[in-house]
Formats: sequence, structure tokens, C-alpha cells
Amino acid sequence: MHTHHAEPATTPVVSSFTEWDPLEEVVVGRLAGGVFPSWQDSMLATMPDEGIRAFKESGGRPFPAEHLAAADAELDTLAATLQGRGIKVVRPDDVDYGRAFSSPQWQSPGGMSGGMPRDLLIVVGDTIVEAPMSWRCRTHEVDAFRGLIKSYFQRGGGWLAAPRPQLSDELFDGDFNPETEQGYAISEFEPVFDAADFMRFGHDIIVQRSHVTNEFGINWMRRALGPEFRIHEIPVDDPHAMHIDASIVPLAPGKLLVHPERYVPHPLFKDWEILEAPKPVLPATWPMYFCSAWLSMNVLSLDERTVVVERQEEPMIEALTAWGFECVPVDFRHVYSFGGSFHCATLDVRRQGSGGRYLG
Ligand code: DAV
Repeated sequence: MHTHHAEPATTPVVSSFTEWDPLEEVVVGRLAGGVFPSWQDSMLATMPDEGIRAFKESGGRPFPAEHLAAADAELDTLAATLQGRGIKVVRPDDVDYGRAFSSPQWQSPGGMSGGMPRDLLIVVGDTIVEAPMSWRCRTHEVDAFRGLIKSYFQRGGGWLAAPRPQLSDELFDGDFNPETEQGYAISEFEPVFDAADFMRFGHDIIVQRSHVTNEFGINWMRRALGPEFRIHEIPVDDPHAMHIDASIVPLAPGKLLVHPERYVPHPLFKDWEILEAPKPVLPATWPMYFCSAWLSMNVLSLDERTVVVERQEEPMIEALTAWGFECVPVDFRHVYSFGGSFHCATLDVRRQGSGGRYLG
């Protein structure tokens, strides 16, 4: 017979509405066991040449060991830095990403990594949402985070997973034209999105259409979250669109850091101060398999005044300091190579605050 234990009245275990409220608990990714993604044609629209080459030649094979170890050390330092500021840090399970898997319609020689939880998961209020990833090799990537998600659920957290996409060829029959860079690499065959195409502003959430996020996926999210949350699809001028978090990054209510070319002025932000991100300083020779150097603006807010920034991005540190922020510098260039910076490589599970409306 089960005995009923009354739950103590504490704050919810999962609760995060914005990108800037004081951070209390966060997942920091881990790259160990990571392998190059396996090539699929829809990647052509988003990946740098170096990535395209590596994924075609080495899909399913381990990331370069030394660079990977340096990146994992940077992730550990980030975790320790956050812990040192009183923030609870949790990490994903160990997974061997080099195992092949298949569906009845396709096969993948391996997965990718546990380094980028932001791509896979979004916390909306008290609920963790699992995204339906459109890269076949990322189908099982969330498994590394399932131990955490199950534990949050057992302690009262919400858990919502989008329908598992089939990822059959019809999805990749998009209208992207590599010459003109118009159109999208994916069709409306079924709902797909990456969680990192969404950005949270309390009960308003913005989203960009991208080469991994279709209208069907945005509509699924809209209906799944219900009328309490408003999802605004906004235009972003990025022919390689995949993830909004190096284009439009809110740092505090009324303070928006934007990419100087990708941001398209929008009435939602009419009352917001806009800061154009300074040019990144990353040398062109640095290995970047997934992203552009604009990862410099992929920062993590610890609260409305405090931002974690890559140590060598001095123009960014100067600009944010002048804008009234305290910058916490952390080395992160090796992590950059494998697909993201501080925002991508983390998932805030709990921040103070209870949402609200911040957009015009
Ligand atoms: O500029 O390559 C990176 C977004 C990472 N989540 C870029 C976009």
C-alpha cells in the first residue's frame, strides 16, 4: 500500500520564463563521446564549408580528441564558475555517440554530442519541452538528458515531448535554392523545430522560421503551450538560419543585443534599447564545424545585470560593460568549434520570476 506524503511547499523544481531572471539551476552540456554529425542534404543551407567537409567525410567518427578534451575542460570551468556564484549545476549522462541507428526509412552511422542542450530542450514555465529535431543524427540526442528530465518529472516538473518526426525524404524536399539562398531546406511534411529557434520573454516567446524549424513545428508549439503563452514568429535576415541565439539575445527587460545584419526592426521591440553586437574577434583560422564567429553574442545571462562572455571577446566585454552589465569572462573557444557558446551549451531549468509581458 502506498502512503501519501504531502509535498513541502517549496518553489517548483522546474521554473523558467525568461532569459534574464536570476539563474538558480542550470544544465551544462558535456561533449565527451561526441562524434561528427552524419551528412544530410538539408545541412548545406546552414553549415560552414569546414563542417560540410567534415560531416561528409567523418560523420559518426569522434571529434578530434585533443580539441574535444580542451572543450570539455572549458565546460567544466563554466560549471565551476556558475557553482562558485551559488548556482546549482547539473550535467548530462555519459553516452557513446558513435553507435549507428536506423529507422525503417533511413540509417545514421552515429549521433552527435551532449554538448548543446539548448538545441534540444526549452523550459517554458514549469515544463521542459523536447524538440523534434530535423537532423536524423540528432534523433536520440536527448537520451543523455533523460536521466535529468525523469528526475525533474518525479519531483513535480512538467515534461512535454513533441511528436517523434519520421524524417523521411519528404521532409527534406524544401524549396531552398543554394544559388540565391532563398527558401528553406525543409518542407511542411511534419512538425519539426530546434528549441534554439525560440527565445523566451516571459509569456511572450519569439521564434524564427529556419532550416530546422518549419511552420508546422511552430504551430505545434503554439497549440501545445496554450493561450497563456503567445508565440510570435518574427523575420530574421539570415539566409543560413538555424537557431536565433546568435541573432537576437535579450539581456534584461528592455535590453536587446542584436546581430548588426540579421536583426530586422520589429514593433514588438519598439520600447527596447537595441545594442548591435560588435564584430567578433575569433581568427578565421579557428576550426568552426557548425557556426560562425558570431557565437560571440551567444552569451548566458545570470541575472539582469550579469552576463557570461567569452574571455577573448574584448569588444563585446567593453560594449556590455558600457551598457551597464557586469561581464563574467570564461574561456570557451574550443567549445565554439563543436556548435555553440554559453547559451547553446546550457539549459536554465530554474530562474526566479513568474513570467509576465515585456513586448510591445
Ligand atoms: O552564427 O552560426 C549560431 C547559432 C548557434 N546556436 C551562427 C549561428
